[in-house]
Amino acid sequence: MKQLDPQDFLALDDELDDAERNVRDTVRAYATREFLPQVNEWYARGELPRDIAKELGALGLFGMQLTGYGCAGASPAAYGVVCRELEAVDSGLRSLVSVQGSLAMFAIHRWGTEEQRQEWLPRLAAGESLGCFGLTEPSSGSDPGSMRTVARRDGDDWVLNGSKTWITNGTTADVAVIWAGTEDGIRGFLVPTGTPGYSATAITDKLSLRASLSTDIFLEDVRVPSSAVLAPGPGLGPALSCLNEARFGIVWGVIGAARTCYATALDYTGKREQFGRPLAGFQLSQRKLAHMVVELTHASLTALRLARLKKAGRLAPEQISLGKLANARSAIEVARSARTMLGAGGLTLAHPVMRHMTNLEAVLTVEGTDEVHELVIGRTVTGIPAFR
Ligand code: TGC
Ligand code: FAD
Repeated sequence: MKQLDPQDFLALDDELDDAERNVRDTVRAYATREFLPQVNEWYARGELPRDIAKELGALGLFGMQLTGYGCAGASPAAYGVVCRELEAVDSGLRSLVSVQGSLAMFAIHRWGTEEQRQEWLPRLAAGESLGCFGLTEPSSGSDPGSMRTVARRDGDDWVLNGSKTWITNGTTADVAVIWAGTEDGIRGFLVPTGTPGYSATAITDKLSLRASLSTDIFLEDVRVPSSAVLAPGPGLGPALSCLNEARFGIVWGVIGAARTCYATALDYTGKREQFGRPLAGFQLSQRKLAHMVVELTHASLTALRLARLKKAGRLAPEQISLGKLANARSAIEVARSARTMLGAGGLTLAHPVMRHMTNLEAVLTVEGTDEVHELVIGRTVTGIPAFR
């Protein structure tokens, strides 16, 4: 019988090209060697050291899907594979790359002026500077169009007032992309975090995605020049366009988390004996493992297809919604099932599974909840918006 790879049952990585496989191998080896041994400690302490950004920058992973300004111009699948291999270690690592590259850098690359791109992108790509993306507010989560943060004109300047919540890296970022309502509608602003009136505090009681910094941002009479405004006309569309990029990364990333959970359960049940034989030898265990293989395979097929559509310039936001919804759901199902297979030990940091499982609770919520993506798909197939 042909030897099949239990972690890639349909040999889907054969669909990657040489460059994509090289990136996979490099990032997998680096993350396993450098990050995995430390991740439990970061998770327990609720931190992700700032220096990780320099390492990821040196590897060329920030904004790697963008072109110019120190960015690699990599294919969508290469970027996806990076998200997958980082999230195989911890969702916090993928989240750092998503926020820096797909949200902050993409916003500047796609919607910034040439001056703004020259000023920020090379530093952000190198990981010398950190960016954050401030869309969510205490009273505006799934419905960012209802935001209360405002920017008003004062001579040649803009003055921002309001607050943002759950913003990744708001306390460590050098530049914050802040979305605010103006007289004409919502616009994006590049706010250097040293600007008087900008402050941020860490959210410390989080039980999920602990190896990632979540923060509240407060904006009190923050004055920025007109050169800080992102270029497009007012509207929510430019902010939402950045989410497409980050959601695409999640579509791939969660496969890594699920793969680690499945591999852990497979390994553990192969070794652990009860009732006189390995747990993996019982039919009920094999049903769980087979279900995980199916979920992982379906998720990988979805991710590959989205990458191909993206490369061809044919990927619609609604298709990304399908991928985010389906793959985050599959990953958490795999994680929950794997957790049961480890018994009591599965509740501790001795295995990576419970850490991934709690991380995936956050991943289900960020970048559009399950329900938001269901409503996006529902609107697409019925033509009837049901958000309000
Ligand atoms: P709606 O009327 O549908 O749209 C307003 C304007 O935006 C356009 N648009 C999009 N453009 C590009 N990409 C998309 N995905 C777009 N979705 C909509 C739309 O065409 C329209 O343009 P125009 O020119 O007609 O004005 O807006 P709505 O207010 O009804 O809201 C729709 C909804 C609910 C889908 C949207 O608000 C939404 O996606 N909500 C979820 C919010 C969300 O995902 N927030 C994420 C914050 S960042 C984050 O979580 C980082 S986590 C870090 C990590 O990755 O780990
Ligand atoms: P709500 O919108 O209040 O939703 C609560 C529940 O109601 C959900 O189940 C939701 O699906 C449901 N719901 C909402 N509307 C409807 C509806 N119309 N019909 C049916 N059900 C509905 N945001 C940023 O801007 N930048 C960041 O860097 C960032 N990083 C994050 C990091 C972490 C770890 C977390 C947890 C969040 C982060 N967020 C960030 C915020 C994230 O995007 C929001 O949490 C998310 O958009 C959901 O908003 P909410 O938490 O306010 O939930």
